[in-house]
Parts: sequence; structure tokens; C-alpha cells
Amino acid sequence: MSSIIKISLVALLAVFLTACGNDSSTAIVKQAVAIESGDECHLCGMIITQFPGPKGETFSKHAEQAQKFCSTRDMFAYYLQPENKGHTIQLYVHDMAKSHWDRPDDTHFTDAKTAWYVIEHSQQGSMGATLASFSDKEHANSFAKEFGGRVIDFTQIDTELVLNL
Ligand code: ZN
Ligand code: CU1
Repeated sequence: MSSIIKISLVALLAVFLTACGNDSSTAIVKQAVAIESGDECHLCGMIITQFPGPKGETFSKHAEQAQKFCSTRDMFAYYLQPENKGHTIQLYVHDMAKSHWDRPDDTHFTDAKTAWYVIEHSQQGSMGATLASFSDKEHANSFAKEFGGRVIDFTQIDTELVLNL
């Protein structure tokens, strides 16, 4: 590759990175929305409100509407695919400290990136084992004391973990 081409590629990349940076800093913050009775999971198609356990929703820079998920498990299975991670600008999960496990309360969504999660516990979500989500670490700890499992944060969740819940 000639050095001129190399230099122009580097310049292009710099422009691209700058554009991305601007894009995210000016992005409008989307608020979590209620899950309606007929809403289907964006990943598996199940009717979300018919099942227990915390749900998730994501917002994409390509769409006005939220993508809603039957479970935190399906939300992460979707989000962690590289092609979805790139266009997802926001993620929300139910704060289960403020919800009954069987009927998560849509007035208590919390930012998925700062939430705490309990895995390997005894409670079942829509798709079986799932991540119990909490805005507060202390609440995650008490849930783990009651139902077993361990507490992790957003950065510890990857595809392998989700597939092996
Ligand atoms: Zn689903
Ligand atoms: Cu499902």
C-alpha cells in the first residue's frame, strides 16, 4: 500500500471517529417506555407481559420506537451481537427491588449500564434462567442472599455468560 493511500485512510478514520464522538455527545436521551399488553419480544416474539421476571428495552439510533424484550436474558442476547451493539444508544432493565417478580413495574426501569445483576439464582424469567436486575447493589446482594447466585455488573456480561445462564 502506498504511503499516500495509508495517510488518507488514517485521515478518513480520524474524520469518522470524530463524527461518531459528536454523534453520541449530542444524542437525545430516550426515556424508558411502558410495555403494553400486546408487545412482542424483539428477539423471540413472545408476548412480554404474559411472563414473569425483569424485562429489558433498548433504543437504536435507527428507530424512534424502543425495542422491547421478554427478559433481561433476551435483551443481552440481542445487544451483545456486535451488529446491534453499534447502533444501540440506550438500554433499560426493570429495577426488581421495586417490583414483584411476577409483575415487573414499568415505572421502575433503570439504566442497564449502571445496574447490578444477580445470576445463578433460583427465580425463572420468561426464557428460564435470567439476570435479575437492580439499580442498587445492596438490593442485588439481598436478592442473592434470598434466592442464591452472585452479583455482577454490566461490564461482566458477555455472550458466553448469557448463553450459559
Ligand atoms: Zn424474548
Ligand atoms: Cu421467549
